[in-house]
Amino acid sequence: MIFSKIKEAFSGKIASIFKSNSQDIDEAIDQIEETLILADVGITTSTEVCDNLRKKLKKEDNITEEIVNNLLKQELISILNKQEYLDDEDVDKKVILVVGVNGVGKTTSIAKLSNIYKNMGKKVMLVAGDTFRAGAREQLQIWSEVAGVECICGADNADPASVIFDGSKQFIEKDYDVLICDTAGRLHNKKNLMDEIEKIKRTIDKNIETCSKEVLMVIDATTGQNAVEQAKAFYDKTSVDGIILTKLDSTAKGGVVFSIINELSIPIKYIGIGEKIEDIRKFEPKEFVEGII
Ligand SMILES: Nc1nc2c(ncn2[C@@H]2O[C@H](COP(=O)(O)OP(=O)(O)OP(=O)(O)O)[C@@H](O)[C@H]2O)c(=O)[nH]1
Ligand SMILES: [Mg+2]
Repeated sequence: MIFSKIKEAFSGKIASIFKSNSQDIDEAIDQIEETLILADVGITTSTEVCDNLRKKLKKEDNITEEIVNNLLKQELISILNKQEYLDDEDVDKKVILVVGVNGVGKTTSIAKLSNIYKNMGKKVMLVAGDTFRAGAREQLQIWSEVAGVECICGADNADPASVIFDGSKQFIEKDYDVLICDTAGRLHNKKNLMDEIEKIKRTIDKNIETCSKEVLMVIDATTGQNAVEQAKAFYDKTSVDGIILTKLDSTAKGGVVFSIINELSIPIKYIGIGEKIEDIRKFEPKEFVEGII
């Protein structure tokens, strides 16, 4: 079961809350709200979910645990369905810029994406835009060999925008289908680094005109509510199109998904569920909620 860890944090508790409070439904809902907040769903979203839950339960005569569970699931699914989830891998040409803070799983996710596109029969090129961290280029190169795709690297400490510029040129000249750009991890509150990512985005926009472009932000699901701040900051600089939420196989509670979608209106595109190249899935709202409650 993919979400077994998240399920532990969420569902057992809801059942026990309901049992111990079966006389007082308001108190049970208050405790459900608390559980949602503890699972990183965030205060605004947890309150919204529980207000709706309370209204719906008022209409029920005989409230059972099953009814509460089903209504809670419906509320959570409807939050996730506020976003549209597009099946847009099968475009002719595409450039993907991958951004995020340090160590969240950007490079690993790029390997996973390159594998998805390669398996669709696309000609994939990776660009090692992380010229900052020692070993970053080699890490991407190794993954490119695992996936069997091309990898373009720049010189040590080269300006990342210039490496990505070179990658963009080769992508066009050699008629590749998919270009995926790695970038160095950066803290969302470091202005110079955030300006740099804006410049990288501009370089791509200026040099590649006629194809679909996407900024994917990688978020480590173990980060909790701080992930919302990160996403806001990256969105301001690069207008993030979608999120890859990694490490959902670990101790992540995963609730931050709801805040990101509800409060920032950014869709989650993929989830990372392990360290291997095939450990990536499309984000499916219903499956996600069924998996945790
Ligand atoms: N369990 C688990 N580990 C993951 C997942 N995705 C990435 N990792 C691990 O997280 C660690 C960091 O991954 P990287 O891909 O190097 O992260 P990064 O964002 O590129 O890191 P920097 O370039 O240093 O900012 C590695 O040990 C990965 O194996 C995932 O979905 N699940
Ligand atoms: Mg990296």
